[in-house]
Amino acid sequence: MARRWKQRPDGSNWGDFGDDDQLGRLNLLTPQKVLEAVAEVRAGQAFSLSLPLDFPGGNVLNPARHPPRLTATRRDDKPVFLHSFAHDHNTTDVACDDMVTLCLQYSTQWDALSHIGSHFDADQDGRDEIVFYNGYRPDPDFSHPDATPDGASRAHRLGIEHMAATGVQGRGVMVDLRHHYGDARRRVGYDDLMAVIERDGVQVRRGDMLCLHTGFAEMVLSMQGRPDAARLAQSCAVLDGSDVRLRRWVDESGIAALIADNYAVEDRPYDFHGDGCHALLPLHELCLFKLGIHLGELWHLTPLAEWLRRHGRHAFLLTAPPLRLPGAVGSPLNPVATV
Ligand code: UVW
Repeated sequence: MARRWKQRPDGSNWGDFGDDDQLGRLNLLTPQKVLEAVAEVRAGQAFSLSLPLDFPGGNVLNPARHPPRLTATRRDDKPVFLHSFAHDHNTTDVACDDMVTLCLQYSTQWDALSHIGSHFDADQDGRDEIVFYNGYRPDPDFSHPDATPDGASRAHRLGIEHMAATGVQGRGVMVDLRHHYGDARRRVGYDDLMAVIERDGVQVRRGDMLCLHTGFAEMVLSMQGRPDAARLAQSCAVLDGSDVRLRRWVDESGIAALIADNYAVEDRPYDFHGDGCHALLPLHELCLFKLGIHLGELWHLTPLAEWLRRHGRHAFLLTAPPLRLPGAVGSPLNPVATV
């Protein structure tokens, strides 16, 4: 396939991993990088970095996203739940079988590269069009739910399944913002981030998956499924996506993925009031649209961050595949850190 664009956005890497690339910086998770990560395993202890997927609870943090709803599958118009086959046959088995309606970005999640695109003049005709990482377009690369007979939506390119197929394994590196900045809301720019990296002697290497511990997910957990949106909006560190030096560092550091335990990695207004002329979420634009860096959000990092601090460490083996769900633009996951 020929290149999909005539001009690429300033500061983007479109084409650098190939004209048809759909993985972005995950290309840096090479076998050498996995071996480097495995060398960080010394205690043999594993941490789940997922919230229970029915947290935060309710939908005050994002009115579009609802908690998962579990129900039983049905057979012969009866729920297959505590179902005794003995009623039909001479057997001892009892079966439960279920299904879920799940907002894929409700809780601990990855954003796929199809999650955020932009209006940009990639074909150099003087008019902006909707375009995604590496020049993929709504037509033919996405199906809009209003345009399909069954209301299905689908990213035919840049879906989360490409990430899943890699296994997503490599060196995770923790930057413990909470330890230094506490639980009050703070917009963390380049200077604040560098101060923590230097004070804690964190080595961020090319191809690392960077994890930012802010304490947000721990606070969400403490709210026991009834999140206080006003308090959360005033709590914990968020990256300041408007900081040009921070954005430059995200690019130049060579990180393969950017992960946080807060709501959206960067400061995100809880209500969208964009004027359409700039990116409302500049780090989403940089990472997902320009550089192909997947974003991890609402990961539960506190127990791991505290363990690493107690043991004077910051690096670990991270295994974090999303669901291999073709066409999805995000996915819940249960990331595992091994230390
Ligand atoms: C939006 O809120 C748009 O997405 P995210 O889940 O990445 O913060």
